[in-house]
Amino acid sequence: MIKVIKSVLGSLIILSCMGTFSLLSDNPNSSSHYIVSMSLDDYRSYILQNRPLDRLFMIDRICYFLVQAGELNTLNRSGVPFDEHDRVFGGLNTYKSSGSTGDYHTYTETVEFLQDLVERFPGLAQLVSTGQSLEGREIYVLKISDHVSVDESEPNVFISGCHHAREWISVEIPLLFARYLLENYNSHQQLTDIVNGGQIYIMPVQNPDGLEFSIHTYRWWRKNRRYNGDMSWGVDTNRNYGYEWGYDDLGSSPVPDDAVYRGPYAFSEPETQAVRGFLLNHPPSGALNFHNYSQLILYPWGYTAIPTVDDAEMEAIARRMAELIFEVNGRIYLYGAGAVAIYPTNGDTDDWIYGTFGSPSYTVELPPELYIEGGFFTSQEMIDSVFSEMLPAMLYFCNHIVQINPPGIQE
Ligand code: 0X9
Ligand code: ZN
Repeated sequence: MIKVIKSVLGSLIILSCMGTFSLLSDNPNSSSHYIVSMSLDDYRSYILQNRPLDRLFMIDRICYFLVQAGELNTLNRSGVPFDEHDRVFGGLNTYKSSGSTGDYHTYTETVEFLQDLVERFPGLAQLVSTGQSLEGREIYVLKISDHVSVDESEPNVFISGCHHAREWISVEIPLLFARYLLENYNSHQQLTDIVNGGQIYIMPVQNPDGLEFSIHTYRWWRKNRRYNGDMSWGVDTNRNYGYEWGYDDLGSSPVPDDAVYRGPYAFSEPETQAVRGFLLNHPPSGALNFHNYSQLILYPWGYTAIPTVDDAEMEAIARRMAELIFEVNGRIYLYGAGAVAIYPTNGDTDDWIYGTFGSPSYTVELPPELYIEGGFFTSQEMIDSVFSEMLPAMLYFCNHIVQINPPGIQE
């Protein structure tokens, strides 16, 4: 429920910002797109004679659209009244001078970051494509392990970011963790144990098309960029996995225009297919899936409030992670089973991983805690501290998973 309120609030803030918003309008990458709005009735009359437009959202019977230059001309010629808004909107002050996203990595910068790690640590890091997004971007996993080119009989840990486009901080934590592991391998026993004893698979961007869309066009975007064929866009990739997919309409939506649209069938999206294909070949013994915001550590089930048979074990791991995070700077993360601690979800990553492999899988909702602290738009000044707070918990998690699943058990 908390997040539903968040979404509504977010949309209201967008509207109230609209009149004065100009900070971001000169982003060069958005120059061929425009945001326009018109009443639902005017839109209905517009589409009697014209092709439908890409609808972003609707509030109080006012629809907001993303249009290309040609469509803007058509709109002007149609005589239908509409308002034009700044091209990149819905964002707060997340763009800074050093590149289009400041300290946040775009998709291309993420790939360069990963490639650089492979170049620097060829014996320990390998880049693998798990498939392509709808718009053809590779969905990469960075493997970190000793004997990295060999698929060893060691426990696999899966770490993902950016199922949701606007959650940029969720890209950074997996990236920084990868770099930390590689740069400090051999300097701490805990790291050596993880890298020698396990295989760590890091997918910083599960939804690259959504990320790019959030960067260049509409900062609030959440889903992937599927055209649903009914004037709406996007499937929520965190509702499209195949365990109890579509269990009810509370934990996901059958309505394509909704933020939590689950898609027409389980694994309908190439982005979730990529994760499925990869993990079926590299069964995870544990997983961390990063999101924001709220400061929560969530575990299955999401689809039902009935506890899993492993509830006590998964709770104990979450508690330890929360303690380790707290010890760094006193930041509080709450924890619990997803359906109870946040709200019901079906078709999400944790349920599919736990339901398929029986392995503990967590959604970590990164800071901030509250909407008024930035909500989905975690300030870039927080990246380093969010990471240093999370690091001991991530190391503990990897170490724990590697230790409780000694080599030989899984493959
Ligand atoms: O709704 C989601 O997908 C996640 N929250 S977010 O604001 N990042 O979109 C929460 C997923 C929670 N997972 C479970 N309840 N299992
Ligand atoms: Zn999310």
